[in-house]
Amino acid sequence: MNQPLEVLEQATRHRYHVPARADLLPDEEPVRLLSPDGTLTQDERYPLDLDDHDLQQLYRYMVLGRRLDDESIKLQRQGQLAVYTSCLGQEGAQVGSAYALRRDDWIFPSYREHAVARVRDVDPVRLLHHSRGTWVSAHDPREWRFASQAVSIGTQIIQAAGLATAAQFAEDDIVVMTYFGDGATSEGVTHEGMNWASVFQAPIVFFCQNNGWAISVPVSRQLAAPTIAHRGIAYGMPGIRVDGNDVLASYAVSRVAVDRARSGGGPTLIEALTYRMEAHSTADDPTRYRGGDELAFWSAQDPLERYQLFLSARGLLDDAFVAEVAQESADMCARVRSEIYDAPHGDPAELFEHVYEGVPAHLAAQRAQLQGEIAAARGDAS
Ligand SMILES: Cc1ncc(C[n+]2csc(CCOP(=O)(O)OP(=O)(O)O)c2C)c(N)n1
Repeated sequence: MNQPLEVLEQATRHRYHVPARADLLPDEEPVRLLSPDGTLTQDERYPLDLDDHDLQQLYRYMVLGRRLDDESIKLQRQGQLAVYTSCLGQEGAQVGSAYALRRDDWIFPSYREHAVARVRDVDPVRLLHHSRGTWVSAHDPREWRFASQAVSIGTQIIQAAGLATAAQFAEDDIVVMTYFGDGATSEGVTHEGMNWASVFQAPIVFFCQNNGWAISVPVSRQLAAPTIAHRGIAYGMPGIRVDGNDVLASYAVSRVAVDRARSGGGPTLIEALTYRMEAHSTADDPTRYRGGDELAFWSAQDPLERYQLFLSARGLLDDAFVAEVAQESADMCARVRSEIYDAPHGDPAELFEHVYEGVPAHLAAQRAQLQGEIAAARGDAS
C-alpha cells in the first residue's frame, strides 16, 4: 500500500471506527459449546453468564415453540389457518439468540420466528391470525417490540436498519435484532440494510438462519462466497458462524454481538447453521427436492434433544419441571384452539380496498364478480 492511501485509510478508520481487516475474516468452523451428546465445552471468546433459572428458561421456550408449531400445523390441516411456516429444528438458533436481548430491544422477524416469539411472549393467538389470512397481523408490534412478520423476503432487514439508526439518533440504548434465511441474503434489500447499518455503525445484529434451503433452492445456489458470514467483510462488520442447533452457542455468540452493538461497536452478521425439519410451509412438499439421508443427518442434531441431555446431566430436568412445562404448553395450545377455531374472517371484499383512493373500474368489476360468487356459494342467489 502506498503511503498517502495508508494515511487516508487510517484517518477513515479513526473517524468511522472501521474494524481492522484481519478482525473481519470469519472462522469457517462454527462456534459450538454443546456437543451432540450434551457435553459442554467453554469458549473464552463467548463466555456463558447463565444461571440455572436461565438454563431452564431456554428449555421452556424451546418446548413452547415446538409444541405451538405442532399445534399450528394441525390447525392448518383442519382448515383453520391458510398456511403455516414451521420452525421445527430451528428452536436452538431462535431461542438462544432472542434470549440475549433485553425486553426493550426490538425484533424484526421473517415468517418463521415462532420460537423467537415465545421468548418475547408475543400472544400466539394474535400471531396466528396472520396465518389465518385475516388482517395482516393482529399483534401490536409496539407492545411487544416484535415487528410484523415479514413475508416479502428481506423487507424486515432495511426496516430494522432504519429503526436501529433512529434509536442511535435518539440516543436510546436499545439494540435491534433482525432474523432472515439464507435465501434472503440474495435480496437487494439485505445488501442495502447491511451496508447502511455498518456505515452508520447502527446498533443492530443481523441473525441469518442458514437452514440449507430457500424453499427448493439449496444454499449453494445463493452465494459464491465461502460462507454467508464472509459477506460481512464487504460491509466492514464481523461475521460469526455458529452451530444453530446448539442453543447455548447461539445465546453466547448473540450476547457478544448484542453487547457490541449496544456499546457503539456497530453491527454483526451471525450465520447460524441449522435445518428446517419440516416442509418450507404447509403448501410445500420437500420430498420433491431433498434426500432422505439429509433429514436423518439433521434429526441426529436435534437442538432440543441435545439440550435435554445437557440439562439432565446438570440435574436441571426433573420430572416435575418437565411436567410443568408440558402443562404450560398444553394450556397455551388449548387457548390457541379455542380462540382461533372458527374466529370470524374479514370481508373478502376488503381485498380491493386500501391501495387506491378510489377503486378502479377493472377492480370494481372483479369485486362484483367475487361478491356474486360468494353469494352464490352461500345460496343467497337462489
Ligand atoms: C421478495 C420475495 N420474493 C420471493 C418470495 C417467495 N418466497 C417465499 S419464501 C422464499 C424462500 C426464502 O428462503 P430463506 O430466506 O432461506 O428463508 P426460509 O424460508 O428458509 O426460512 C421465497 C423465495 C417472497 N416471499 N418475497
